[in-house]
Amino acid sequence: MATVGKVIKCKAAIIWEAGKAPSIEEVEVAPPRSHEVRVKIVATGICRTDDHVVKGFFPDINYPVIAGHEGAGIVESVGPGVTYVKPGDKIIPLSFPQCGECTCCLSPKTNFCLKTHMKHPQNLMPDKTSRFTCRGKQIYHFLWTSTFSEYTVIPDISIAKIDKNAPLDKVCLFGCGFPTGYGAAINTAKVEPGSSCAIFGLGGVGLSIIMGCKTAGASRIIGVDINKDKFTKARELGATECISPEDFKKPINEVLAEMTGLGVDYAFEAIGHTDTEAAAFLSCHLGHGVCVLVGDPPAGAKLSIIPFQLMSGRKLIGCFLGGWKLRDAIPKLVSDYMEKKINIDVLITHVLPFEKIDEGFQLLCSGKSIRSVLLY
Ligand code: COD
Ligand code: ZN
Ligand code: ZN
Repeated sequence: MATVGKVIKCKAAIIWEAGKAPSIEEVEVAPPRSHEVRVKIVATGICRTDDHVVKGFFPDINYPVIAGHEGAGIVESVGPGVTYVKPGDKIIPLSFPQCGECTCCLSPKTNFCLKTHMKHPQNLMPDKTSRFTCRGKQIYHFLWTSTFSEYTVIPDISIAKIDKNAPLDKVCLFGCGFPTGYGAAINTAKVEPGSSCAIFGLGGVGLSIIMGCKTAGASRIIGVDINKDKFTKARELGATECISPEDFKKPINEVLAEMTGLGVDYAFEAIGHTDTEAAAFLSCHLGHGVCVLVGDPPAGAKLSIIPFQLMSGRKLIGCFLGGWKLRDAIPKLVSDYMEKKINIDVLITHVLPFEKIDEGFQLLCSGKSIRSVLLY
């Protein structure tokens, strides 16, 4: 290809400083270095975490930055040492790597790869440099994905190669929202047939948890959200009941306990507030209920629980990106989608041209969208 080895100029959404809306700019994207891949992003979803970057909620993130981590695209070129993909392959950038070699990757018990970008709080590439410049300034990466740029550079350990027939405008949701929720139910909680579940937060992640609970055969699936507009879709996807904490005087955990006898078998928190995390934990059945934390509260937040509630048998666990070892799991989930075993289309409420990214953020913040997909 004519672009191989050259700097590519393309459009990207740059967040120049925390609190400022992303602005569409022309950026220069350098060629991939060793064990890196340059990708043409075709479609990208907007996730709550991207909104947190816009708002400046991550103290470790440097600006100016290109956010975005729920994308899908086509390999443009590969750097030295890359054998996993070749130009023309369809891929999904992974918000978390799977190096396949570290002690965590070698353990079946966790997906927390130790080569994570979290060890590089300066949000640069693994070699501590950036591939993006704009108006003569270095622009920072985000999660090694930066899908809010038409071309982006990604380490090869953070890429999943997918079916060549996969529709990229849909499967971009496999980059975050869907696997995060679905995996929390299937992998982390391991919901059993006949069990009762409560899902706090009915955004894209919470709805994906509902899909996981339904697939696992749960008999009661109770959705909890303060925005009742979310109830219709939740019911469509398998929620048997939906409740708003604002409709009750007593704490929502007491309401759930009354509805179910002594609490639910599995509770999930997909909001990212410590008060709803505590409520989800207390909604679990005394003695054996399991609470799974999925949402990520603001940096520095602390959760307060009474130790005896754990000693008496309730469990409090959490997961990250649904517990999947992403490079292994995402291609299989995409195949399941192609075989119509799972449906993610229902999560896409809006499709917008990339230039309307700001509208996409507004739709998310006003609670009107589940997922907006931006097309380049
Ligand atoms: N009580 C009940 N519902 C509430 C409350 C409340 N106090 N506050 C908000 N809600 C509802 C909102 O109305 C909304 O429907 C829902 O909670 C939240 O949904 P969204 O659309 O804002 O967010 P999602 O579904 O896209 O993502 C939510 C997470 C919190 C799970 C996510 O953003 C997150 O924290 N991720 C970090 C953890 C992780 O795995 N990250 C991977 C990369 S993102
Ligand atoms: Zn690893
Ligand atoms: Zn996300």
